Amino acid sequence: MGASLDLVDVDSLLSVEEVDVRGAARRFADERLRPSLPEWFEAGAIPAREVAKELGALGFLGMHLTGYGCAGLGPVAYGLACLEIEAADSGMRSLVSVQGSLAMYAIWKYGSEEQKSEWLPRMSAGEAIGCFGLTEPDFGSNPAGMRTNARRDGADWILNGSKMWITNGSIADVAVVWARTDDGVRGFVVPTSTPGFSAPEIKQKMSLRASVTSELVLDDVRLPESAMLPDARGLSGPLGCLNEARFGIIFGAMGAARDCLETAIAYAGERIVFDKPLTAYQLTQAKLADMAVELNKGILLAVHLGRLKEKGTLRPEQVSVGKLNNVREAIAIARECRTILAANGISGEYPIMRHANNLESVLTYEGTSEVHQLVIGQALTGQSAFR
Ligand code: TGC
Ligand code: FAD
Repeated sequence: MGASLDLVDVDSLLSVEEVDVRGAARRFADERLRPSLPEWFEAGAIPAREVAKELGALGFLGMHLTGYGCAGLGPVAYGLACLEIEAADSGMRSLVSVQGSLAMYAIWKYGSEEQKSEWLPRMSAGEAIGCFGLTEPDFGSNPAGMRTNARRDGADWILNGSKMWITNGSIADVAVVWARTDDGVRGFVVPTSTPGFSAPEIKQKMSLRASVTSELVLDDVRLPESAMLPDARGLSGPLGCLNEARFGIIFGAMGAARDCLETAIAYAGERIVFDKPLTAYQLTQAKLADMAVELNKGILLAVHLGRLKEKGTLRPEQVSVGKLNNVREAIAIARECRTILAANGISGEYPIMRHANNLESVLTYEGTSEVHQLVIGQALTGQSAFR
């Protein structure tokens, strides 16, 4: 956080290494990403391969994983990198999350030695891009209902089905695909050049436009026995990956919020209404104060959950507390900042509307706010209200 917004001195909770990682991520976001984002967002197209290689060179892909060329940094350092990257754009943080916390993590956690050494070094360098296919057209919040299936044909596997809303799908070299088998849900490492695999891009998105989102179509995709992730059995496999990516979002969403608030404060200081700067009005200061309080609380929560993750005690419902609160508050902050800029608030000349639009996706993906309310509700009452 910029010094003036860090009201409760969150910085005092960070190590020198964490501050250094944050500084490197902020420089990359400010110098490399931020200047191009209005254009990428408007065009709905990003130079993903180029950006992935640059992120890889800086160690940001799979940065919380160990071995295979990964940086092996702690969860708070990873979270702070997500925060700074999402301060530029949620779509950029999505690229980092899906690569490192979903596709790479699945292979790192559940893969064979052969799968790890084939994919992880190239993925951490950004030379190979991964995607993670869990959601289907009819099964988003309830992946247990998935229809994509894998059946045996001799020693091979044959995959059929489709996945929907898959980040990086059309540009991926490898897809981690979750499918139903006679043995329950299993994960498969699918090179996207395999015959029968295609990934048409989803167009006309009004949110997360600086990110590629695709359908995955699997039409008799034949894979060798070795394509299955040996150590993931049942839904706990993909859900274990989601904990990782949701953790990054807890920090990331606060980056988008901070960028909106910094923009609004700077704008209000310059904007003269009724002969005085907008910052001089009590109504404006009340808005700014309330938003800064929520921003500080959200970042404190993120750092606290990061410390629990460091100790290895972070539970899924605690991740839900962070994801639910921080994305919800980030959207509220983006919308309030938009009111301060009024008409200019809807312009692409400022980042606020882009963040607000992006955050609508962030509210939905990695578990909708309702799903996280139900996870927390279950932890509070002992009763599952999903079904
Ligand atoms: P349930 O019966 O509760 O559990 C099934 C098994 O999974 C285990 N489990 C978990 N394990 C690890 N982490 C978690 N968070 C877990 N939650 C549950 C559970 O212990 C059980 O294990 P076992 O061994 O007994 O089999 O499952 P359910 O079918 O009732 O579903 C629970 C629910 C609704 C919470 C879950 O399905 C869910 O989280 N739904 C939301 C789906 C979701 O978030 N999809 C995200 C797709 S990826 C994405 O959006 C990427 S966007 C990326 C970007 O661009 O940044
Ligand atoms: P639905 O499940 O149909 O939900 C519709 C509404 O019903 C929501 O409000 C929901 O909260 C509510 N609801 C659902 N169940 C209950 C219940 N039990 N009680 C009360 N209310 C309920 N998925 C991937 O697998 N990989 C990706 O890389 C990926 N990237 C994405 C990128 C973008 C830009 C977007 C928008 C989505 C992405 N997703 C990805 C999909 C995302 O995870 C799903 O959209 C999300 O899980 C919700 O599923 P759904 O859209 O089918 O909504």
